[in-house]
Amino acid sequence: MPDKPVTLTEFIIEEERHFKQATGSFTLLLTQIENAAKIIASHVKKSGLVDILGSAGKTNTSGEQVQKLDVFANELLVSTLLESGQVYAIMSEELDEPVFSKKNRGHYVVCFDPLDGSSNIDSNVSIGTIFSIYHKNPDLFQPGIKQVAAGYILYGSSVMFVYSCGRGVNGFTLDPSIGSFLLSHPKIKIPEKGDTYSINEAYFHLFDQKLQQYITDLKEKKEYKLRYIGSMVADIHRTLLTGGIFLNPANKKSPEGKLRLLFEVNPLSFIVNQAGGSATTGYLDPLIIKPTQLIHRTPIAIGSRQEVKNYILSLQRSL
Ligand code: AHM
Ligand code: MG
Repeated sequence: MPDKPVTLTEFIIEEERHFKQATGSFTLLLTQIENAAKIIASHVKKSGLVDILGSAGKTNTSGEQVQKLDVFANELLVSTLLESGQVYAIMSEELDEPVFSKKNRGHYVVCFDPLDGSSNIDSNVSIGTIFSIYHKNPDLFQPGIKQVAAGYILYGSSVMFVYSCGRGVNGFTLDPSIGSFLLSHPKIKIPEKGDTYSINEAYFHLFDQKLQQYITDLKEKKEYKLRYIGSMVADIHRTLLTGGIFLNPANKKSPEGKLRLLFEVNPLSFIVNQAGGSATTGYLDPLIIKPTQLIHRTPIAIGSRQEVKNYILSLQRSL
C-alpha cells in the first residue's frame, strides 16, 4: 500500500492536539482560510482570460460585473472570516479601518494582505495571500511576537499553503485533481547561508551610503546571484527554500520602506524565524515593534541567519 498523503485539514487537526486548551476553534479558522484560498486560487488561474470573460469593471459574457482580483480576494476573506464565528476582528491591507464581528463573537484577530504583489497579476507572475493570527485583545495593535500563527498561500506554478503555529513551518501543495492541499514540504528549514540577494536595485541611487556599500560588497564577492520578483510573498518563498536574503530597506523617497508590519513583515518574519532564519529592520527585530497604525511601515531584511547577521554588521561599520 502506498503511503497515504497527509492533507492540510488532517495536519491542522493533528497539530491542534498539541495545544492543551485547544477547543477546535483554531482548526475551524485555518480551515476557513484554506477554503477561501482555494476559491482565490481558482480565480487567479482564470485571470489571464479577462479579455475573453470580461476585464475588471466590465461585464463578462454572463452579464456579471467582473471584479478586480485583489478586491475579490479581500471581500471573500472579509466575509469568510467574519462569518466564521471564530474571528473577533480583522484588519486588511485593503481596508482603512479594522472590522469587528457582529455580536463580539470570536477569540481571534486576523490580519491579512489578500493579494500581495498584485501589480504582477496582469503579467502572470506569482502572487499570494498572507495572513497573521493573534488572540483577541482590546488593543488590536499587538507586536508580531504575539502571533499565534501565520502563513501564506502562493499562487505560482503550483498553489502552496505554507504556515506555522509556532511548531516549525510546513508546506502543502494543492492537488487540483482532488482539490486538497497535500503535505509536500514538511518541517521547512531555511539554509543557514545562501547565495541569493533580493532587492529592488533600481532604487540604488536612493539608498544611503552604508546600504550601497553592502550591495557593492555582495557583488564584489562574486558568490551571489540577484533574484527579485516584486511579490514579497514569492521572493520570501524562494528565500525560505533556497536561502539568501530579501530586503526592502528605507530609501530617500520611502524613509520607512514600503512594506507593512501588520500585513507583510510580521507574518513573513514569523514564518522565516520558525524555519530557523531571522529578520531585522537593520537595527531591531521587527517582531518586537508595536504597530502605531494600520499601515505602519518598516524597513526589512529577512532570510538565512548568516546573511541577516552580515547585513546587520555591515550597517554597524563606519565608512
Ligand atoms: P502590494 O501589497 O500592493 O502588492 O505591494 C507590496 C509589494 C511587495 O510584494 C513587493 O516586495 C513590493 O511591493 C515591490 O515593490 P517595488 O515595486 O517598489 O520593488
Ligand atoms: Mg502586499
